Amino acid sequence: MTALVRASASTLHAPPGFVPAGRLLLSWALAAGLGAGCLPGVPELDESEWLPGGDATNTFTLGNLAYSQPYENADRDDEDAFYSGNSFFTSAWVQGVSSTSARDGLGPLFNARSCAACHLRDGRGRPPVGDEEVTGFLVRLSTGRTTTHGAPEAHAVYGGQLQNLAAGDVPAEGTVTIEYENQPFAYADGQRVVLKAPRYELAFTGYGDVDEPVAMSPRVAPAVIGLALLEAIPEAQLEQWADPDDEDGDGISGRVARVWSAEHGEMQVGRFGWKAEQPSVRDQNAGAFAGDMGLTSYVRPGDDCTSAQGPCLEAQSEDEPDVSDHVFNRVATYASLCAPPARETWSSEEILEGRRHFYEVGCTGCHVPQVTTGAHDISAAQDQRIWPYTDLLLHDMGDDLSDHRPTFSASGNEWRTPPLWGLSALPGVNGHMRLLHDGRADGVEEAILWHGGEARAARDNFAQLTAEQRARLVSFVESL
Ligand code: HEC
Ligand code: HEC
Ligand SMILES: [Ca+2]
Ligand SMILES: [Ca+2]
Ligand SMILES: [Ca+2]
Repeated sequence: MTALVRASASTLHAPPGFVPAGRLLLSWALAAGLGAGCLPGVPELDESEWLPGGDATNTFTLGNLAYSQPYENADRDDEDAFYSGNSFFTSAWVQGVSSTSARDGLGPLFNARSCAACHLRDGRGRPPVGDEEVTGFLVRLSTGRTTTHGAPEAHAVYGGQLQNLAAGDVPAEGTVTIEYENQPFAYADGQRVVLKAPRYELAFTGYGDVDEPVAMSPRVAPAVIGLALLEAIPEAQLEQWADPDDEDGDGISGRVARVWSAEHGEMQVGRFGWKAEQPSVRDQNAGAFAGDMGLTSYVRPGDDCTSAQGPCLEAQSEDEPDVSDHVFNRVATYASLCAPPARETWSSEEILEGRRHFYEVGCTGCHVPQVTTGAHDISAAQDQRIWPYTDLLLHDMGDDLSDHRPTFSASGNEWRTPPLWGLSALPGVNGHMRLLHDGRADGVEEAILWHGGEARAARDNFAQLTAEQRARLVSFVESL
């Protein structure tokens, strides 16, 4: 943490009218061993900022494979598992059950035939445009109430997720269509931006109409980079960042997510998914195999059919899990070990100016720039100084982003701060810059303007900047 101690300026370089970025400053101050009365400003550029994943960072391969390299410091065994897991993550699984194929058991209900269909090149999905096939995007469902342990209560007929594909004669569940409504936004300087507010329409076609309102939560597939590093952020660190009652009065009240681990049969700290609803890569993967692809595993031994879906129940996989423990472990290593890519542009004057605005307007109150990882089974993830730009906590982001679908300890309005590392490579990997949980934002500026709730002050501060300052801040985020 020496770099933080080096941070020197004791005043905040911000125009009058700014809401102070209190929590960030306080945490820098505490880290630097300073009292709250003596706040340092924006920390000096650290020479490791171009390596978001510390020694694990991928410094060799940029372009469209920027997310697809193993941690550079991975040991031989983990690297072998990575390459063998890669084939099970990338290749299509097939229907039916045969003793000769390690890749069958797809369905009865599913959304995609491979993990990579949604996480294309280990990257991010986006909402469908027009009537193109839906990939990289799915809709979670529930009654809107919660059940045991706070899990969303599955819909009696359609379950916890809308599967738009099905195997053989089994009917698929239905489809989602999206329409956008223009929502103009005006900056302090008069410049205008038109945001697109999505309206989702679900057509339940497979198992009868639905009368009661269904709670739905549309989600894009996030990139799967740096996940073991995020797992290795000590729980005590998350607790330290959390401020559930906003005792420091900065308007930000991050909370640690508490969720059910299907693998361990207990409540654990949530870290993954847009609402931090899964505690580990393994639990997340088990849910993806079962819900997204209809593949059973020892963690999720049942296919994703409800008791009202006769044809699905009849076509279920029997006996052996579709995914063997061996394959499960390989895919777990794969999804844990995709490295965050190095930053190409990180110390130019423009980027540094944008960086300064990022700190000053209060983005770092949730997108915490830097942390040191602790223990992990994957040794390459241990003791790394990383720059993920997240606190992994739940924040109320206001009504506009709400999915009105409580999930464990997260309310409808609450979302996990997503890491911002790797965004520089997103256009090269996936050919788009669709951001936020449902991909509604086209680019960083729109993503910021959707921020409400606890992030309202930061957004308003951003909106007070000049057009050039805003552009610099956006370029900084695009350089991560
Ligand atoms: C139908 C599209 C789809 C498929 C197929 C899919 N995923 Fe995902 N994945 C998602 C979505 C959407 C999320 C976000 C989930 C949420 O917010 O609850 C996600 C999240 C994840 C995450 C957590 C990432 C993070 O940063 O929080 C991991 C790990 C993951 N998926 C792994 C897999 C694996 C492994 C497979 C194949 C077994 C797979 N996914 C298949 C759509 C998909
Ligand atoms: C109160 C916490 C908080 C603050 C402050 C905050 N953010 Fe966020 N940010 C979030 C959360 C939570 C999300 C996810 C919201 C969603 O997906 O609906 C998010 C999403 C984003 C995304 C999209 C990331 C992705 O993977 O799609 C970007 C970019 C972003 N924030 C940048 C910023 C910038 C720049 C600032 C400062 C102007 C800022 N944020 C301030 C919590 C915060
Ligand atoms: Ca199956
Ligand atoms: Ca379903
Ligand atoms: Ca606070």
